[in-house]
Amino acid sequence: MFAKKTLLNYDEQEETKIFMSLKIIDPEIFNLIKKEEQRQKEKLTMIPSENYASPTVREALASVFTNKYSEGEPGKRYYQGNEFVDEMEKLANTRALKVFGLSKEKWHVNCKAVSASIANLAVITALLEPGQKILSMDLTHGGHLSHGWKLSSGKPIAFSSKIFNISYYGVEKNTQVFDYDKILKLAKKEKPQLLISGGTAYARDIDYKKMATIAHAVGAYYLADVAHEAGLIAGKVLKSPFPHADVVTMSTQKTLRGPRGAIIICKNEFKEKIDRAIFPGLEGGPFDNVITAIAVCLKEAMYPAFKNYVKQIIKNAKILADELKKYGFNLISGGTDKHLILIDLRHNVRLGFKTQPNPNDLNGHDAAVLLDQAGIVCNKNTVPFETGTPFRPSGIRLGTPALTTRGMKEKEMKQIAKWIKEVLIDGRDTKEVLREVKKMTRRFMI
Ligand code: DSN
Repeated sequence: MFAKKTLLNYDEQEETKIFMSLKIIDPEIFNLIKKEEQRQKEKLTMIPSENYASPTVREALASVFTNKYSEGEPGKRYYQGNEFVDEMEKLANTRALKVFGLSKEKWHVNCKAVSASIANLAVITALLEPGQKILSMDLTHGGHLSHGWKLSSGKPIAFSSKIFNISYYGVEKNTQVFDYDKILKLAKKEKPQLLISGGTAYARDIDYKKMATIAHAVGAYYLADVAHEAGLIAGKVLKSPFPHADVVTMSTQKTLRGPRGAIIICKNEFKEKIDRAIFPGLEGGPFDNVITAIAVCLKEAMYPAFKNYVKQIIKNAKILADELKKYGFNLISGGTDKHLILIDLRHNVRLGFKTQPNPNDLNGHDAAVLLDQAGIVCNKNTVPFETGTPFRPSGIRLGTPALTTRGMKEKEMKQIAKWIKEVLIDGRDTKEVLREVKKMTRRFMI
């Protein structure tokens, strides 16, 4: 009891010290931080890629490791003074292997990419020569920009699509999930050198074993991007891409609840190519404070409480999905296996299907703005076979990782689904809903 109290006092003092000096030296930024803190406290964060990093992760982020340059690898640096950086980075790498149940005899870790997009670019440039072919998931079906997005006119948008030759697979029109046999057929036709799975809005678990079989059947490498699912895989509530994929990339700030950053885990045979693609290929000095915070989030993911947390994320998403369906919302693929839900607003099952987009229908942009006014923060999103535009798409995407971090459970999910229905279907006053949301969020402090 005494120790706990002392620790709490110490933390409070530390925080006050940091903020006192910021308040005095830069009051404008101090005020913005305080406002953002308030926003995060009183609204419901339902963007599936967002979460609340723990105070310990943030303490590591703000540590003196931010002052250091450490180009190179542990034990092989270009600058002096890296004896503690070496130890810290090795610890982060070892922890990553442990969290995913891997052995260092087979797998190698690199925690240096500043984001999963850069991690993906590193993998692509490590394994492929310019002009070679990639088969990845269509962005509008739930893929990711970094997997090689180009416009339907063929104009490359993502950097990878400017250097590599990209073709896409997607979900089926009737089921809105993958047909792996069709992906295999497509792979045989396209003959890619790299197959990528993963993305941002596919609500179903991915069969990594099948994906690996498809890639290897056509002589391609297989990259599993589990940016969204990393924590759920670490907690063993979703299938694992190991040992099937040749390389796995992930974000650390999403379900893994760490700092903004990324981890690459590859089979040992690709170790040198991947490390060199990151440095000196794409980055200079790594963000050592971020790697430190990654090490901390990996330690947190080893505690039993983390497993309960990720289980609850999925329970919450499933109950939210069921409730939304009761109100007639059309969920892409009919539901979810993970932490996210994608709603196609063009069709409301209860109010009747529409086959053609109607300009008066609520699009994803307007829906997201209305929900934000009501204190429910989600994001507009394209849906498979999109008829709108990226800025005014037909869908919204909702997720449960951040709400679950706050301790919200089934009861709260039911209430949130009701608010979403009241705002988007009944046209209820968003100010009224916001008042009720604030009342709820006060009971679930961050
Ligand atoms: N922006 C992330 C997401 O929201 O899914 C992906 O990079």
